[in-house]
Amino acid sequence: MGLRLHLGRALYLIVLGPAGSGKTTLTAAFGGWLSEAQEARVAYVNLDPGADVLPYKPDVDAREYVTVEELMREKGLGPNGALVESMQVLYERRGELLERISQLEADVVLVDTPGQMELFLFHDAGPAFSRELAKRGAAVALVLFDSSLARSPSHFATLRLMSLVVQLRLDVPTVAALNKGDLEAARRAAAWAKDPGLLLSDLEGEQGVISELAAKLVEVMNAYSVAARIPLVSAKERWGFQELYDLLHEVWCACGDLT
Ligand SMILES: Nc1nc2c(ncn2[C@@H]2O[C@H](COP(=O)(O)OP(=O)(O)O)[C@@H](O)[C@H]2O)c(=O)[nH]1
Ligand SMILES: [Mg+2]
Repeated sequence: MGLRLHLGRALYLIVLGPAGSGKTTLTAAFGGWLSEAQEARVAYVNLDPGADVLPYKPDVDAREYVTVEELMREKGLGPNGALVESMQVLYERRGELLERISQLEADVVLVDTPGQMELFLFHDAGPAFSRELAKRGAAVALVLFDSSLARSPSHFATLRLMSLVVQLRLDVPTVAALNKGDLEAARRAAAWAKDPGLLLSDLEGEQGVISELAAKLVEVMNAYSVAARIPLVSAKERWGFQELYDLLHEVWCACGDLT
Protein backbone atom coordinates (compact mmCIF):
# COMPACT_ATOMS: atom_id res chain seq x y z
CA MET A 1 0.00 0.00 0.00
CA GLY A 2 2.95 2.31 0.60
CA LEU A 3 2.26 4.40 3.65
CA ARG A 4 5.19 6.54 2.80
CA LEU A 5 3.67 7.50 -0.52
CA HIS A 6 0.60 8.60 1.30
CA LEU A 7 2.50 10.46 3.96
CA GLY A 8 5.59 11.52 2.04
CA ARG A 9 7.89 10.71 4.96
CA ALA A 10 8.43 8.18 7.70
CA LEU A 11 6.41 7.92 10.88
CA TYR A 12 8.59 7.65 13.98
CA LEU A 13 6.47 6.02 16.64
CA ILE A 14 8.10 6.48 20.05
CA VAL A 15 6.72 3.83 22.39
CA LEU A 16 6.71 4.86 26.05
CA GLY A 17 5.04 3.76 29.24
CA PRO A 18 5.77 2.75 32.82
CA ALA A 19 8.02 -0.26 33.45
CA GLY A 20 6.24 -3.46 32.47
CA SER A 21 3.43 -1.76 30.53
CA GLY A 22 4.41 -3.79 27.46
CA LYS A 23 6.49 -1.41 25.31
CA THR A 24 8.85 -4.06 24.04
CA THR A 25 6.14 -6.66 23.50
CA LEU A 26 3.99 -4.13 21.63
CA THR A 27 6.89 -2.90 19.51
CA ALA A 28 7.38 -6.44 18.19
CA ALA A 29 3.69 -7.29 17.85
CA PHE A 30 2.50 -4.01 16.31
CA GLY A 31 5.51 -3.96 13.99
CA GLY A 32 4.59 -7.43 12.76
CA TRP A 33 0.97 -6.38 12.24
CA LEU A 34 1.97 -3.22 10.36
CA SER A 35 4.09 -5.16 7.92
CA GLU A 36 1.49 -7.91 7.42
CA ALA A 37 -1.88 -6.15 7.54
CA GLN A 38 -0.75 -2.77 6.21
CA GLU A 39 2.14 -3.95 4.04
CA ALA A 40 4.23 -1.22 5.63
CA ARG A 41 7.99 -1.27 5.61
CA VAL A 42 8.81 -1.39 9.31
CA ALA A 43 12.10 -0.72 11.07
CA TYR A 44 12.92 -1.18 14.74
CA VAL A 45 15.03 0.98 17.04
CA ASN A 46 15.91 -0.08 20.55
CA LEU A 47 16.79 2.86 22.82
CA ASP A 48 16.83 0.76 26.00
CA PRO A 49 20.44 0.16 27.10
CA GLY A 50 19.13 -2.11 29.85
CA ALA A 51 17.27 -4.50 27.53
CA ASP A 52 18.13 -8.17 27.67
CA VAL A 53 16.53 -10.36 25.00
CA LEU A 54 14.30 -8.52 22.52
CA PRO A 55 11.35 -10.11 20.67
CA TYR A 56 12.23 -8.11 17.52
CA LYS A 57 15.45 -7.61 15.63
CA PRO A 58 16.57 -3.99 16.11
CA ASP A 59 17.89 -2.20 13.01
CA VAL A 60 19.50 0.37 15.29
CA ASP A 61 20.37 -0.66 18.85
CA ALA A 62 21.45 1.59 21.74
CA ARG A 63 23.28 -1.40 23.23
CA GLU A 64 25.91 -1.07 20.52
CA TYR A 65 26.85 2.19 22.24
CA VAL A 66 26.26 1.44 25.89
CA THR A 67 24.74 -1.18 28.15
CA VAL A 68 23.64 -0.83 31.74
CA GLU A 69 25.39 -4.06 32.57
CA GLU A 70 28.82 -2.92 31.40
CA LEU A 71 28.47 0.41 33.23
CA MET A 72 27.73 -1.46 36.45
CA ARG A 73 30.66 -3.77 35.93
CA GLU A 74 33.21 -1.28 34.65
CA LYS A 75 32.31 1.80 36.64
CA GLY A 76 31.12 0.05 39.78
CA LEU A 77 27.75 1.80 39.57
CA GLY A 78 24.50 0.56 41.08
CA PRO A 79 21.55 -0.15 38.79
CA ASN A 80 20.03 3.35 39.05
CA GLY A 81 23.36 5.14 38.64
CA ALA A 82 24.13 3.00 35.61
CA LEU A 83 20.71 3.72 34.06
CA VAL A 84 21.18 7.49 34.45
CA GLU A 85 24.73 7.27 33.09
CA SER A 86 23.52 5.23 30.12
CA MET A 87 21.05 8.00 29.22
CA GLN A 88 23.93 10.47 29.30
CA VAL A 89 25.93 8.30 26.89
CA LEU A 90 22.94 8.05 24.52
CA TYR A 91 22.45 11.79 24.74
CA GLU A 92 26.08 12.47 23.86
CA ARG A 93 26.04 10.00 20.97
CA ARG A 94 22.62 10.97 19.67
CA GLY A 95 24.13 12.41 16.48
CA GLU A 96 25.41 9.00 15.34
CA LEU A 97 22.25 7.19 16.41
CA LEU A 98 19.98 9.70 14.68
CA GLU A 99 22.06 9.59 11.53
CA ARG A 100 21.59 5.81 11.38
CA ILE A 101 17.88 6.12 12.16
CA SER A 102 17.40 8.60 9.32
CA GLN A 103 19.01 6.17 6.89
CA LEU A 104 16.41 3.46 7.57
CA GLU A 105 14.30 2.64 4.54
CA ALA A 106 10.97 2.40 6.29
CA ASP A 107 7.44 3.75 6.36
CA VAL A 108 7.14 3.26 10.10
CA VAL A 109 10.07 3.28 12.53
CA LEU A 110 9.11 1.86 15.92
CA VAL A 111 11.25 3.28 18.70
CA ASP A 112 11.31 1.19 21.90
CA THR A 113 12.40 3.18 24.97
CA PRO A 114 13.90 2.35 28.39
CA GLY A 115 11.92 0.15 30.74
CA GLN A 116 11.78 3.02 33.23
CA MET A 117 9.93 5.75 31.40
CA GLU A 118 11.07 8.58 33.72
CA LEU A 119 14.69 8.05 32.72
CA PHE A 120 14.06 8.84 29.10
CA LEU A 121 11.46 11.48 29.79
CA PHE A 122 13.19 13.62 32.40
CA HIS A 123 16.73 13.32 31.10
CA ASP A 124 17.61 15.58 28.17
CA ALA A 125 17.94 12.44 26.04
CA GLY A 126 14.20 11.90 25.53
CA PRO A 127 13.29 15.42 24.35
CA ALA A 128 16.47 15.56 22.23
CA PHE A 129 15.53 12.37 20.37
CA SER A 130 11.88 13.32 19.91
CA ARG A 131 12.78 16.81 18.65
CA GLU A 132 15.30 15.45 16.16
CA LEU A 133 12.97 12.71 14.94
CA ALA A 134 10.23 15.29 14.39
CA LYS A 135 12.59 17.12 12.01
CA ARG A 136 13.14 13.96 9.99
CA GLY A 137 9.57 12.73 9.69
CA ALA A 138 6.32 12.63 11.58
CA ALA A 139 7.05 11.84 15.23
CA VAL A 140 4.27 10.56 17.47
CA ALA A 141 4.57 9.31 21.05
CA LEU A 142 2.51 6.29 22.05
CA VAL A 143 2.05 5.97 25.81
CA LEU A 144 1.06 2.52 27.01
CA PHE A 145 -0.64 1.74 30.27
CA ASP A 146 -1.15 -1.58 31.93
CA SER A 147 -4.96 -1.54 32.01
CA SER A 148 -5.11 -4.06 34.85
CA LEU A 149 -3.49 -1.47 37.15
CA ALA A 150 -6.15 1.23 36.64
CA ARG A 151 -8.70 0.00 39.16
CA SER A 152 -10.22 3.24 40.45
CA PRO A 153 -11.51 6.14 38.34
CA SER A 154 -9.00 8.58 39.84
CA HIS A 155 -6.16 6.17 39.19
CA PHE A 156 -7.32 5.93 35.59
CA ALA A 157 -7.29 9.73 35.39
CA THR A 158 -3.69 9.85 36.65
CA LEU A 159 -2.70 7.51 33.84
CA ARG A 160 -4.22 9.93 31.36
CA LEU A 161 -2.30 12.70 33.06
CA MET A 162 0.92 10.84 32.41
CA SER A 163 0.33 11.00 28.68
CA LEU A 164 -0.06 14.75 29.01
CA VAL A 165 3.31 14.88 30.82
CA VAL A 166 4.84 12.93 27.94
CA GLN A 167 3.38 15.39 25.46
CA LEU A 168 4.76 18.33 27.45
CA ARG A 169 8.24 16.82 27.75
CA LEU A 170 8.65 15.37 24.28
CA ASP A 171 6.74 18.07 22.44
CA VAL A 172 5.26 15.70 19.89
CA PRO A 173 1.63 14.61 19.38
CA THR A 174 0.87 11.94 21.95
CA VAL A 175 -1.56 9.06 21.84
CA ALA A 176 -2.41 6.83 24.82
CA ALA A 177 -3.36 3.16 24.64
CA LEU A 178 -4.44 0.64 27.25
CA ASN A 179 -2.44 -2.55 26.96
CA LYS A 180 -3.08 -6.02 28.43
CA GLY A 181 -6.71 -5.85 27.37
CA ASP A 182 -6.74 -9.65 27.54
CA LEU A 183 -6.63 -9.56 31.35
CA GLU A 184 -9.89 -9.79 33.27
CA ALA A 185 -8.77 -6.86 35.45
CA ALA A 186 -8.73 -4.61 32.35
CA ARG A 187 -12.52 -4.48 32.06
CA ARG A 188 -13.21 -1.35 34.09
CA ALA A 189 -10.40 0.67 32.58
CA ALA A 190 -11.68 -0.34 29.14
CA ALA A 191 -15.14 0.98 30.00
CA TRP A 192 -13.75 4.33 31.20
CA ALA A 193 -11.59 4.65 28.10
CA LYS A 194 -14.59 4.11 25.85
CA ASP A 195 -16.89 6.46 27.68
CA PRO A 196 -15.49 9.71 29.19
CA GLY A 197 -18.98 10.43 30.56
CA LEU A 198 -18.88 7.22 32.61
CA LEU A 199 -15.44 8.17 33.90
CA LEU A 200 -16.72 11.56 35.06
CA SER A 201 -19.79 10.09 36.77
CA ASP A 202 -17.69 7.39 38.48
CA LEU A 203 -15.27 10.10 39.61
CA GLU A 204 -18.18 11.96 41.17
CA GLY A 205 -19.01 8.81 43.09
CA GLU A 206 -15.52 8.73 44.60
CA GLN A 207 -14.93 10.59 47.83
CA GLY A 208 -12.64 13.49 48.58
CA VAL A 209 -10.44 16.09 47.03
CA ILE A 210 -8.54 13.63 44.86
CA SER A 211 -11.61 12.75 42.86
CA GLU A 212 -12.45 16.44 42.41
CA LEU A 213 -8.94 17.08 41.21
CA ALA A 214 -9.13 14.08 38.90
CA ALA A 215 -12.42 15.29 37.40
CA LYS A 216 -10.86 18.69 36.67
CA LEU A 217 -7.85 16.96 35.14
CA VAL A 218 -10.06 14.92 32.85
CA GLU A 219 -11.58 18.16 31.54
CA VAL A 220 -8.12 19.64 30.91
CA MET A 221 -6.94 16.48 29.22
CA ASN A 222 -9.95 16.35 26.96
CA ALA A 223 -9.23 19.93 25.95
CA TYR A 224 -5.51 19.45 25.25
CA SER A 225 -5.06 15.90 24.02
CA VAL A 226 -4.57 15.52 20.30
CA ALA A 227 -6.57 12.31 20.51
CA ALA A 228 -9.18 11.81 23.18
CA ARG A 229 -9.83 8.16 22.27
CA ILE A 230 -7.85 5.50 24.10
CA PRO A 231 -7.78 2.19 22.26
CA LEU A 232 -7.66 -1.08 24.17
CA VAL A 233 -5.05 -3.47 22.83
CA SER A 234 -3.37 -6.71 23.72
CA ALA A 235 0.25 -6.85 22.66
CA LYS A 236 0.35 -10.44 23.88
CA GLU A 237 -2.67 -11.67 21.93
CA ARG A 238 -2.11 -9.21 19.11
CA TRP A 239 -5.50 -7.52 18.87
CA GLY A 240 -6.83 -3.95 18.90
CA PHE A 241 -4.18 -2.90 16.39
CA GLN A 242 -6.57 -1.68 13.69
CA GLU A 243 -8.14 0.78 16.11
CA LEU A 244 -4.71 1.91 17.29
CA TYR A 245 -3.57 2.28 13.72
CA ASP A 246 -6.62 4.36 12.76
CA LEU A 247 -5.97 6.70 15.67
CA LEU A 248 -2.28 7.07 14.83
CA HIS A 249 -3.19 7.65 11.22
CA GLU A 250 -5.46 10.56 12.16
CA VAL A 251 -2.77 12.09 14.33
CA TRP A 252 0.13 11.75 11.93
CA CYS A 253 -1.83 12.99 8.98
CA ALA A 254 -2.74 16.06 11.02
CA CYS A 255 0.88 16.66 12.02
CA GLY A 256 1.91 16.11 8.41
CA ASP A 257 -0.43 18.88 7.33
CA LEU A 258 0.91 21.32 9.87
CA THR A 259 4.47 21.35 8.60
N1 LIG B 1 -1.33 -10.37 29.69
C1 LIG B 1 -0.55 -9.57 28.96
N2 LIG B 1 0.74 -9.43 29.28
C2 LIG B 1 1.52 -8.62 28.52
C3 LIG B 1 0.99 -7.90 27.42
N3 LIG B 1 1.99 -7.15 26.90
C4 LIG B 1 3.09 -7.39 27.64
N4 LIG B 1 2.82 -8.28 28.62
C5 LIG B 1 3.75 -8.83 29.62
O1 LIG B 1 4.16 -7.78 30.49
C6 LIG B 1 5.52 -7.94 30.86
C7 LIG B 1 6.33 -6.70 30.50
O2 LIG B 1 6.34 -6.57 29.09
P1 LIG B 1 7.48 -5.74 28.34
O3 LIG B 1 7.10 -5.69 26.91
O4 LIG B 1 8.83 -6.26 28.66
O5 LIG B 1 7.30 -4.31 29.04
P2 LIG B 1 8.20 -2.98 28.96
O6 LIG B 1 8.99 -2.92 30.21
O7 LIG B 1 7.21 -1.86 28.92
O8 LIG B 1 9.02 -3.07 27.73
C8 LIG B 1 6.01 -9.20 30.14
O9 LIG B 1 5.91 -10.28 31.03
C9 LIG B 1 5.02 -9.34 29.01
O10 LIG B 1 4.86 -10.69 28.58
C10 LIG B 1 -0.40 -8.08 27.10
O11 LIG B 1 -0.95 -7.51 26.16
N5 LIG B 1 -1.10 -8.92 27.91
MG1 LIG C 1 11.12 -2.97 27.39
